Amino acid sequence: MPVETQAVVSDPTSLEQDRDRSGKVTKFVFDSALSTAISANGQPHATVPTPKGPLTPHMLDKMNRYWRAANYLCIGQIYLFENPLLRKPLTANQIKPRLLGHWGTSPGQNLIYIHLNRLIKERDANIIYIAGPGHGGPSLNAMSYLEGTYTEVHPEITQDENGLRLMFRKFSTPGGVPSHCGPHVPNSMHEGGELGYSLVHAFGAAFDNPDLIVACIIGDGESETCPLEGSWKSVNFLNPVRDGAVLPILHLNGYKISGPTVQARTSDEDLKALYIGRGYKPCFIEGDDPEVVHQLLAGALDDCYAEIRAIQQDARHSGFKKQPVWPMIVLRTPKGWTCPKEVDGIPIEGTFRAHQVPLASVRESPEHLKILEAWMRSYKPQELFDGDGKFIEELADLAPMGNRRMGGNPHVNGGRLLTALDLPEFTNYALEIPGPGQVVAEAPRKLGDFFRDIFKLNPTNFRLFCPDETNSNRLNSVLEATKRCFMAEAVSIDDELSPNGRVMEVLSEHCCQGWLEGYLLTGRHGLWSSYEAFAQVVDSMLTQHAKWLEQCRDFPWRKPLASLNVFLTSHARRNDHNGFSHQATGFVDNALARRSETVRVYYPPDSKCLLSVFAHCLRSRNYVNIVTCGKQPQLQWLSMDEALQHCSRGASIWRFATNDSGEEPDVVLACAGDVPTIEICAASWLLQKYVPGIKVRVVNVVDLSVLMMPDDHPHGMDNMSFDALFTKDAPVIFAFHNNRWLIHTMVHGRSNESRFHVRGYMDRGTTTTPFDMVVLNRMSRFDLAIDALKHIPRLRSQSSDVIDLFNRKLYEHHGYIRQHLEDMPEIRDWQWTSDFKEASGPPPLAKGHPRGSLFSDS
Ligand SMILES: Cc1ncc(C[n+]2csc(CCOP(=O)(O)OP(=O)(O)O)c2C)c(N)n1
Ligand SMILES: [Mg+2]
Repeated sequence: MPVETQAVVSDPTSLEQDRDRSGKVTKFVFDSALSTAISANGQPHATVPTPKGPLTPHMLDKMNRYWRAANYLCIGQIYLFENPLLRKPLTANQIKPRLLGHWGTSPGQNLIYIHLNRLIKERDANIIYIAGPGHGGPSLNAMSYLEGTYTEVHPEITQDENGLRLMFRKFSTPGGVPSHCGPHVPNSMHEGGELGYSLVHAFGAAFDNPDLIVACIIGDGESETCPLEGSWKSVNFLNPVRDGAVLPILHLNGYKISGPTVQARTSDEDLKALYIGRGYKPCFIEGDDPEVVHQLLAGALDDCYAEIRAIQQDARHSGFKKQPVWPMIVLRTPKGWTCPKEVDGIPIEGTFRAHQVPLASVRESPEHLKILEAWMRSYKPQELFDGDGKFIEELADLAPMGNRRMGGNPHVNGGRLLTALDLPEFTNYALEIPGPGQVVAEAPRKLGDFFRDIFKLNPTNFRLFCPDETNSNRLNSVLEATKRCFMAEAVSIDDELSPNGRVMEVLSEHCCQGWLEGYLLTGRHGLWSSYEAFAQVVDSMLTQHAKWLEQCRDFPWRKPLASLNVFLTSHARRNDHNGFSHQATGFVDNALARRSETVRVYYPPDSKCLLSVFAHCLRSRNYVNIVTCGKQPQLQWLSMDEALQHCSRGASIWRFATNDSGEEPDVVLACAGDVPTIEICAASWLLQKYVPGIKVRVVNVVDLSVLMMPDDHPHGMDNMSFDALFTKDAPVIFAFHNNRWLIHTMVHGRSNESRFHVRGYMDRGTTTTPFDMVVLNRMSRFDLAIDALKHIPRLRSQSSDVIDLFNRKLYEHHGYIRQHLEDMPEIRDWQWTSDFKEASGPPPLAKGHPRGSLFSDS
């Protein structure tokens, strides 16, 4: 027996609303396509008073019809693969077999977009749109189609019936376009699939873009995420003199996927207090009558625009005085607005059931098919598209022109605006050293000097983001060129704060990553620096950004962006002072799971390599570069020329630590990472000292991807080059900063791969001494040397005593640190010497290196 189906689609006499305890509308029943208050010719209905607002009845009617067209296109994308304009009766075989897409958010987003178009057009405003609920892909597709930008980048989607048919067919289908606001749609710079990042992206886009207004639509479900909750403070970092504005539009459609949202069930009074407390002036709009909401929204946008421009003019004319109170909008409209009120007696419009596909079984149920057809026809497509299927000129005219269209605005395709950084010559920042492994220095210091001068040369398009660690990460020379950005009150004891600062210190990895993404996506440059362990907080964000970059490759009209650079300087291996919580290496593991064309991983072993790597990263495009190099005083190894050669090759033999005279060595000692480099060089030193006749080769890897096959990565080494470094069959003892499986995976398929014995990070740690960290993870120089000896049969007779000695050293270390609370002098003070006699006294500081911070522990 078929279930009796009932739909209330357009009966003006059945208008009714239920209100819950807090006075919110919980049930909406009204005409689906047009408010009953507006007649077909746009004149107000005689019996309903016209609400007040800035729109003339004629304009309101046109905007409402534009909205009908957009809503119609959203439904068409979700359901149809034939008969796009319903020129014939709708049949089940014209319905897509899999109904994918989200209706619920779309009518609200369409409405906002249309109103922003009016603002842009009337004020010649420079506005872009960020769809927090990025599952509203149908909406952004529809809006860019109607404004013409979709057809410009996808010429096959023509402005006629066939174009509409193709657009519908391609939505969420194989070989077509995805369901979210991905890079395929020209009015998006924010995919919004993983909810929570709209507001940080919006602020990142607004920084240093004084003319730009970023309208940020935030879902009420999205606003429950921690990153979104934590993003509101971005306003404390937005300077009205030099930055653009963000206009948050909180879209309270009441529901997420299947439940109510916290903010929708919070009274306006409490929301007002919340947002005032966050530094905003909220403007509330609520309604289910399109005519009323059109007027309210138009009025609110006019007011917000005027307030934004007044704040900016005042600050730009009289200088920054204090953090302004920026406007925002809270918009309460029904979820899935204009869809059937009820189906099978179950309420749909204005409920969570409208979230995705309100009628899911239209192919199977003739009754549901009828409801769908009635629903779609209620928008009167024949009035909106002409005989050829082209959007009628009268309505198309409402959209802005050229680059003012939100899909044509170059900020959404930031590569169009990108100019190369003016980079100082990085070799001028070289740290003077007398020879390899003889002096210690904090590698990031010189990088900080390099960044300082980049700030000076690029005063409007380069920023450093950091969770409060610029000093701690030894990058503080940048504060000679700029300050820490801060708009809230400053007091006299504050250090280097200024509203004009370009160092963005906020204790939120989400904000750092998200602001930087927004900044880069709109055509600028930068990096963020983090503790290695806590970068993992944004693993998923990084993955999403990498996915965006990867997908952009399919669309040549998306111009290349500056790479996203992450600097991990307070790394796991040297967080001996902070303890286990600060010791984790998984950030790189996660990133490398992305396609290798996008992610590049560098482990510079010393200060000069770090400079060389960063100079490269800041020139690169469309990558995610992750650079790991510690901030603690470490031995320095290479001259500038050697560093240049080494970094351009990605991996090379370190001659000073090698004694194989170019012949086949007994063992290859390989390393990637600054601490592994020290331990491998020390292992080479121990072996040469205690095992006469042994032939060792030291290979350092700075660019991890060279280990891959050329087919797997453009930097990958061919087998000949690989064998020239690692030989074909000598055992390789590999000390790696990160977990050992990464190396095993990368060398898979190389000649005799079972000869690779990797010592990596085993997640063993605590608060202890630096050397104990490598001992706990079984990557100390003694472990490595023992490993090497175990794999050299030729030297077996000599080895056992030496292995005993090294094991005793490990035992001695264990007791010594418990008694003296620091590492043994022979470890602490070790430095490279080529006569293999033990060095005495601690290694001196490199020339010009600040002494105060040696062994400091933040
Ligand atoms: C971080 C994250 N968690 C969960 C989801 C799954 N999800 C997709 S849509 C959605 C509800 C979104 O609700 P809201 O932000 O209110 O959007 P709208 O009501 O406008 O559709 C959820 C939970 C997601 N996309 N991202
Ligand atoms: Mg919602």
